[in-house]
Amino acid sequence: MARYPFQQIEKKWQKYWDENKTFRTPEDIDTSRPKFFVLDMFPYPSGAGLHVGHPEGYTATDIVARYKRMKGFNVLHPMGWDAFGLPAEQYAISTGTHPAETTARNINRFREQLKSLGFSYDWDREVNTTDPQYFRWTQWIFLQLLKKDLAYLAEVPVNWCPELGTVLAHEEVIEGRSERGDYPVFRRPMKQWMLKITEYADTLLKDLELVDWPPSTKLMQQNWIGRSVGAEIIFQVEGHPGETIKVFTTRVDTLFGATYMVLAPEHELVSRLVSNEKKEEVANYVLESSRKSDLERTELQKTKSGVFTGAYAVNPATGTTIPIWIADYVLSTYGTGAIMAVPAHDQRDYEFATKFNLPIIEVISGGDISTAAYTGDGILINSSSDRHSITGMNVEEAQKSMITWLEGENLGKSQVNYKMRDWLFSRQRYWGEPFPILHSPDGEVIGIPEDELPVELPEMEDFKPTGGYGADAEPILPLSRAPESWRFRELDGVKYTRETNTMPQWAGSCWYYLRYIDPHNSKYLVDPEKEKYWMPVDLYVGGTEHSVLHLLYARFWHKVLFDLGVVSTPEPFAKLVHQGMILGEMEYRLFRDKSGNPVSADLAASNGIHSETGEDLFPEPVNETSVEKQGDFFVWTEDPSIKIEAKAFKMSKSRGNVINPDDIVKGYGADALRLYEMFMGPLEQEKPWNMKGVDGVHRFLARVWRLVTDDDSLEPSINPSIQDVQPGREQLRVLHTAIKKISEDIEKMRFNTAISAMMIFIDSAMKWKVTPKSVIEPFLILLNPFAPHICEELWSMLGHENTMANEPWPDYDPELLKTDSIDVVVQVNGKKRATITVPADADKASILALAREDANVARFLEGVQVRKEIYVPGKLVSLVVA
Ligand code: ANZ
Repeated sequence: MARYPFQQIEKKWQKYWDENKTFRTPEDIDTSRPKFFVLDMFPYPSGAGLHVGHPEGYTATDIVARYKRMKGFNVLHPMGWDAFGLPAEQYAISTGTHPAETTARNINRFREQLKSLGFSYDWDREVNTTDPQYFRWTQWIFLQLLKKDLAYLAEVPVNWCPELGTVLAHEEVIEGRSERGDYPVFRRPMKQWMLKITEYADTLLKDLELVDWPPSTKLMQQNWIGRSVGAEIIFQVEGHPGETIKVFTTRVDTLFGATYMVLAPEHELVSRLVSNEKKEEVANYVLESSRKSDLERTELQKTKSGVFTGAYAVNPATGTTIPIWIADYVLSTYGTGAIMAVPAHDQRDYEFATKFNLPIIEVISGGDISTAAYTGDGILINSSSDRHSITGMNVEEAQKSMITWLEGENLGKSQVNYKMRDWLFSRQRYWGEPFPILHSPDGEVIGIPEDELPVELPEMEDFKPTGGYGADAEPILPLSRAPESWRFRELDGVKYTRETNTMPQWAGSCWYYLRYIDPHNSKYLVDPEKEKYWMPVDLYVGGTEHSVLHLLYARFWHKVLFDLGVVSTPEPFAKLVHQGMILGEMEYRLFRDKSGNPVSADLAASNGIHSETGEDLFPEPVNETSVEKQGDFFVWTEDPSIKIEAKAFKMSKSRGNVINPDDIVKGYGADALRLYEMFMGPLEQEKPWNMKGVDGVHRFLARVWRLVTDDDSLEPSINPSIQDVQPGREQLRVLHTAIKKISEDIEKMRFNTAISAMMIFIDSAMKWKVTPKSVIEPFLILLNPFAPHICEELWSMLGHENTMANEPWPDYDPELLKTDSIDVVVQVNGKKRATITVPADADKASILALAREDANVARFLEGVQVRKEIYVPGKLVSLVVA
């Protein structure tokens, strides 16, 4: 099979686009035209270079960008670098190379790789979060947050790992040690910058209605925000005048059934309330639970544990005293860190009360509480006292009545609660944005004057944090060892010291999409006029791993900027699509028993034994060539009754199944890689890599090449079959069918089926003796967004002088879609049973199939064998049955 000269072609056109700035979006554009802002989640430029997951989303957006340009839109399609981050800093610590150097090198490699894939980015708009001219605006936004009281310093308990010199996230700590390096981690309070994202919780929740995002992503954000409507109730503590316990409950209607209370072990009241006899027991329990994670305390917990404090509270509805316990199923980080326990109607409380023999009072009728709590609806019972009565009401009425009463008595109020916490915004690192913050000797904290931005990172040689060994020692952050000239700043005679924490990596990615609109503006973060034209982002594509944090943080900052009047839309990303993960090649295993006999994979249990006989099975890897697909399964070619296990795994170095996009570009070309990644399956789906598929799309491109070029000549020239003639009706039908299908598929981002439509077109065109120029040229426009290099080359060979990037997208004519059809008579055993209408160009096999499918014909075929099928072209199908 002839290969087309993709290597020369691709280099040539990449150079052309670069030199001519083909895809530059000018600063001054005709704003009467519609706009399309198509955004990729910008990459962290790691040392490993691009992986095959990057080109997946990037090709999808590039197709849309190229398509929209041809549809007459002004398109903004930029790329940049999310370049602060731990790996560059860790590398700096181990090698002494400045993170800026490593970062610059990695960026250059990424840029080169992206260019080698022919993406139509406007490279004049590249942004880099580590560039001081970029992060001056990240710092500027922080100053606005500070002014709006949305940034504050707080002592919060953090996971401090002295050996790594940093605070770790909960997920990075396993049983009290760091996941990376296995060093001890201490929970200690540290002064940290916090951002009040909770103040935007309601807006962040409500405005999800405004965006076209995957429902699953919206749901994840909803759950993360975790809004609950309920009440706060105040309980007096007996024998401790002035001490009260506040609880948050979603079931204020069940107050009469509250038979005990529980404080989280960390609750500040615990030490004040505990009776002398209980002191030691309580202290031991508190220590024990401090070693467990929230997950171990809740979801993973099998049996409830807890300790009585020796103290009692008063149920405000009844006036009776109820015991106060501590138990780790109550978390200090949610609500008020204390609950009223209603064992009859809350399953956790029920388990606890049963275990510790605490009273259970049913207050909602209609259930059975003999073995479990009743959490359903019902009418209130046992809920009257001389203070208040709600017996006889339904749940909704009871809740309203309770809240009114509590509010009147100053014993509580309605309350909305969120799972979401404020955002911990400090990191103890060097390679991050410095805070634009000064500390005065007497503890005053001020933002630096805006005209002093950016606060750049100081030149340093040693980036490692030190000190802080042991649970209490003060950590010494890298920036606190910066030269004095950096650390001190005198303002109005006061010697301030700079903040030495840096911002987390999330900061720069919170607003980068705005900078693309106006990347070189030194006066504003973004020019208001340009912002108004380009925002919101019309299409945002990236991985599901960003469903919550990045996408929530960015929305939060955007809303703050919206309230400040910096941006004009309430939401930044109008439409969001996640590309599915690309897995490694399918791996096949054949199972054998101990005597070597093959065993079908459906008999192998997950633990590797025979699910019927229980004997051990021995899997052996088999080649793709020894298996074939049968329905939903793979079977062994040698014996198709034996099913083969087929699994694809996440690409990883250790598994050895990583595909490097550079190798694919070298061996098959960028166009083939782009086309393949779009042809693998629906964009959103997870799908395994398959080299045969790469080869297949490469061969498709080679066919396109041969259709247009004269492949016998040394210097390829136009194939003599391409002629400037009037197309026939059938040729027009094939073309217009392709235009319709491909246009609709691109709009709906169904790129795989668009490619199938191109293949169908080429199959038809290969059969034509003469291919009219006016048919092949529009086809090249359709293919261009997917495989731009080959198309540009063929376009120029067809005599065009300019790039095809701005050629108008073809429209289809519905009239031309119609096929001429014919009627065919169907006989069974010589008797006429039906007349079917089929496309004029349908082949024998499909006409026979259509004939058998006809309801009346099918009746006569039921349960009998068809012995003979005769087709008289254009006239008759005759079936002979036994
Ligand atoms: C009494 C009650 C009765 C409750 C009942 C539930 C059912 P969501 O919906 O997730 O907001 N709760 C409150 N704070 C807690 C904490 N820090 N740790 C563990 N549990 C806590 O859950 C609210 C309910 O979870 C609250 O309503 C409280 O139990 C419990 F029939 O109060 B409820």
